[in-house]
Amino acid sequence: MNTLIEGDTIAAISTPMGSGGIGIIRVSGPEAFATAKKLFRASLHTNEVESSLIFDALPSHSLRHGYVVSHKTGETLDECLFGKMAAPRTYTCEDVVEINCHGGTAVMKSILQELFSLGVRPAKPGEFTKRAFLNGRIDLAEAEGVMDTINAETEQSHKAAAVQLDGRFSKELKDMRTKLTEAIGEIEVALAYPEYEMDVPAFEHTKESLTEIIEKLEALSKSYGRGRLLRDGLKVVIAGKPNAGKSSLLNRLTGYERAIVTDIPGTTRDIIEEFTEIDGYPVIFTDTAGLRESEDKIEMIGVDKAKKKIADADLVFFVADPFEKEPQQPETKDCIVVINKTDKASPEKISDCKKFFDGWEILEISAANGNGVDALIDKIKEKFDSGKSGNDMLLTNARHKDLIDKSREALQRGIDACEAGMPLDCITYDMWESAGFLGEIVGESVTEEVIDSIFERFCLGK
Ligand SMILES: Nc1nc2c(ncn2[C@@H]2O[C@H](COP(=O)(O)OP(=O)(O)OP(=O)(O)O)[C@@H](O)[C@H]2O)c(=O)[nH]1
Ligand SMILES: [Mg+2]
Repeated sequence: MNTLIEGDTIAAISTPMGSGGIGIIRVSGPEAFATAKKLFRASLHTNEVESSLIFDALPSHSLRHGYVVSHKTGETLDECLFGKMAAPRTYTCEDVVEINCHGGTAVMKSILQELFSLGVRPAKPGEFTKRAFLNGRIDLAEAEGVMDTINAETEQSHKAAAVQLDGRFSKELKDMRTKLTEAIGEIEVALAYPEYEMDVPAFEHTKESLTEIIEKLEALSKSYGRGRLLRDGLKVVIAGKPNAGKSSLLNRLTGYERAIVTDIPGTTRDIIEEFTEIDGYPVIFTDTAGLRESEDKIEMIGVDKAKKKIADADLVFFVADPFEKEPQQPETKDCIVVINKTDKASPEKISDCKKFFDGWEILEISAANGNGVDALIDKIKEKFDSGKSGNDMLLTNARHKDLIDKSREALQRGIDACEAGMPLDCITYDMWESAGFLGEIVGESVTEEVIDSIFERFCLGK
């Protein structure tokens, strides 16, 4: 058995906390059946011994209606469905019982407490999935796909996560590793039998296979831009001077009165963030405090926060008011100037405003009546489309991107060194290193700390 696995029995509520139609308590480990059956009653008239026999006779992977009864007080806690699943074909590869009870916080907690008092330990965040990984059912990239799938809030985010979860991404990596180890084998044979003078042709041939792998790694690395957007959402920041209509635009884009709008400059002081979905794509809109110098301490904190958000944005809409007496140009060209209030401003005013922002990409809108806002939506969609390729294999995870880059760099280093006249031995060193980085993505050759840090980010009960 893997030494990282703590072989005890664990339990947690696997559905979200709060009230719901049903709630599921998952129990996993060698004592899962023995513990669960102590709480199980087949009916209100069946005693503990008979219920226990019924539980034993229940086939694996089936559900049985029953009641949860406190082993301490004999009190009936809830009417439930018991799911019994015997190892190894379970989520964790261990014996698993899933108690489907009513989804009230109090009832779920009381059942959980009963399990704990019978010696079951509270599961740590991600511990069920960690066991699935340590028991070899899924690899690390697939486990990370589980987390992304849980967190995916839009259709496109889900699609990107699914590639990891269903193992296609892992297979691609494994294929590359196999090619690498085959190439290493060829060189090592050439080195072991110098009398056959295989070294020079082997290098040319190796270089060809390595270049092919490098190209694949490059393509994956490039896909991270779009992958990250699909996973985390496109960060769109709405900035500009006070009273320009930033909050009105946020409300227009999100479709409801999210932010307070008044004609008093300096209405918004803090950051207002709103997650939304545009054509299945995840977008985070951020409304910010109007950019100006002020005596007001609170407002200046808001302005500072706004500047940080602008620096960290994927897309900035700089809202400009054609009625503004002291307009201000954005500090960067990397934004779209959005001239607002076109419902009220005369063509001359709009034209003057456009001249002031000469050199920037400019769009005209009215947050008040919605005119021109579709063009902003198109700009958002363009951001998602820009990195699109025929391949749906997208890198969504920063850890994976880092390792893919390291793997590619190692191969390039090897090729460069050989071309500069170094002996072939050095290329195999780089190739082993490159294969090692790919292995870290799927969880072969990773340290315990890396594994822990990944699973700690999971939610409780998963
Ligand atoms: N006519 C017209 N008025 C608008 C439009 N957009 C905003 N306004 C008005 O402009 C004023 C300021 O709007 P806000 O959305 O609060 O502006 P803001 O940029 O968020 O302002 P601060 O939070 O103070 O920085 C309000 O009186 C709005 O009704 C527009 O498209 N047309
Ligand atoms: Mg505002």
